[in-house]
Amino acid sequence: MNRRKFINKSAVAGAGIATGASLMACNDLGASTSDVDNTAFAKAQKENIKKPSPIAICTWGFSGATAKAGELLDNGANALDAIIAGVAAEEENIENTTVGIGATPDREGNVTLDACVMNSDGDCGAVLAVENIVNVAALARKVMEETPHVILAGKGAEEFAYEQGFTKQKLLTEERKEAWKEWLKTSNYKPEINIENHDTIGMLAIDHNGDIAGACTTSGLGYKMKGRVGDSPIIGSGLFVDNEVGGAVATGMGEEVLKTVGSFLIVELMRSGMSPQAACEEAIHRITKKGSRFKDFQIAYIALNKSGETGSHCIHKGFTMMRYQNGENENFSSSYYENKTN
Ligand code: SD4
Repeated sequence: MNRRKFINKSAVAGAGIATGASLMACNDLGASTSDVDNTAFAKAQKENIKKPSPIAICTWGFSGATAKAGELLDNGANALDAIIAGVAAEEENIENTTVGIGATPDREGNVTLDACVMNSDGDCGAVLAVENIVNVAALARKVMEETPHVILAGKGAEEFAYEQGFTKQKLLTEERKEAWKEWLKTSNYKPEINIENHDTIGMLAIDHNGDIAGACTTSGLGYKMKGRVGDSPIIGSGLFVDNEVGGAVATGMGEEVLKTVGSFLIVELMRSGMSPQAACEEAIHRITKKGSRFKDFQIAYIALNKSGETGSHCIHKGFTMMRYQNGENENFSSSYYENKTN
């Protein structure tokens, strides 16, 4: 692992990224998306794809998370095992105020966590508004693997966690409690772009077999209403993976991601021939074209396709994506919508 480097790239993320592709992109077979026979296309796509070396990408600059996942992938771990271990690094990081222990509470002072996972068989699991459990991505995996359900919420999810051997832990730190008390003085609810409210970790990975999985874990928006759940644990919005095509994850203002089912949209756009970069750009465009409200919030997507190509795009400058592959652990500044209008 000493070959691993941590590099901050200021360019648009990733080699092989095409930007600005139109919605009516041509796929590798030369057909426009409108006249593609999806079954034939999927089959041909599968046969054409060269397996990339294992790769892990995640939202923001969580270098420890991709380093951990990458190390496991290089040692032969499957994609979901590597991802769960990778995101746990942030869930257990007390300094991260929007994931796991040390997260910002809701407006009543309770820290509630949301997470989901999706494996390469197309199975998924999610937990919503869970208290007292740190590793909620691992818990979401347990929901997927050990129950007949996909989603468990609140107390039910917490009780299930104890049955599965998770330990009860206080998530609200003294520091966050003080900050919440300070916030109560004004109770001004206005998530700030790129600051504090947008450090959700979403991760996608491809393993040695070429299989893709993903996870997303967060405490959601700081000082949210009690019971509020965002996009992060909702399959199709905060995360979507299709092992024939690729995966996508979101971070930022969850309400707006939910309205456009962003991650599912990106995967479907990639299925119809778009590069991960072009698909992320189109998903952001679906939000920004609605009017001027986007000026007040940030949303960012990252995506990975079956060939290991990556993309990332956001509304406002400042979002970055981590990528680990072949011992290189790199941080890339994302392209953003703003610069297309300025
Ligand atoms: C949410 N998308 O709950 C999450 C927030 C987020 O970093 O990304 N925070 O809406």
